[in-house]
Amino acid sequence: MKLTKIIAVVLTASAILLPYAGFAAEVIVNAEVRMFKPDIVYIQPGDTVQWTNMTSHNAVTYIVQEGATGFGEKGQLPGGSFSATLEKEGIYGYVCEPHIGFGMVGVIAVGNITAEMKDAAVKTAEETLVGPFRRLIGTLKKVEVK
Ligand SMILES: [Cu+2]
Repeated sequence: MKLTKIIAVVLTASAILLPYAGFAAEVIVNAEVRMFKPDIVYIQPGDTVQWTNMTSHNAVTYIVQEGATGFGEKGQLPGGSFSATLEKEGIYGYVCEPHIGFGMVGVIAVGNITAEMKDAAVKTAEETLVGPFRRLIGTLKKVEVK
C-alpha cells in the first residue's frame, strides 16, 4: 500500500471512530442546602454537567457566552436532576432562582478561558444583573484564567 493511501485510510478511520471515542466527560454539581458544590466547574467543549438534588432548586443561565445557548428555564424547577451539554467555549454564569437571595449561584467555564473572556463576562454581569442576582459577579471574578 502506498503511503498516501495508508494515510487516507488512517484519516478515514479516525473520522469514523473519534465521535465514539468517549472523550466527553460528565461532571456532577450537587445542590447542597443553598449552595452549588462545586460552585465553579471547568470542563471542555462537548462535556456534560449534571445537577443533582434539584428538587427545590433550579439552575438558569443569566450570563451566557456570546453566540452560545444557555441552560435552564426561568421560573421553572427541573425536578430531581437535569443536565446540560455545553459545546461552545466560554463562561456560563447561572443562578438558583428560588435561592438567589442566599447567593446560590454557579459558573461553568468551558474550554480555555482567557482574561479577556473573563473580563467580558464580569462586565456583562455588572451591566445587566440587578438586585440579588448581582451575587453572581463575585463568583465570576473567581474564575481562573490561563
Ligand atoms: Cu436553590
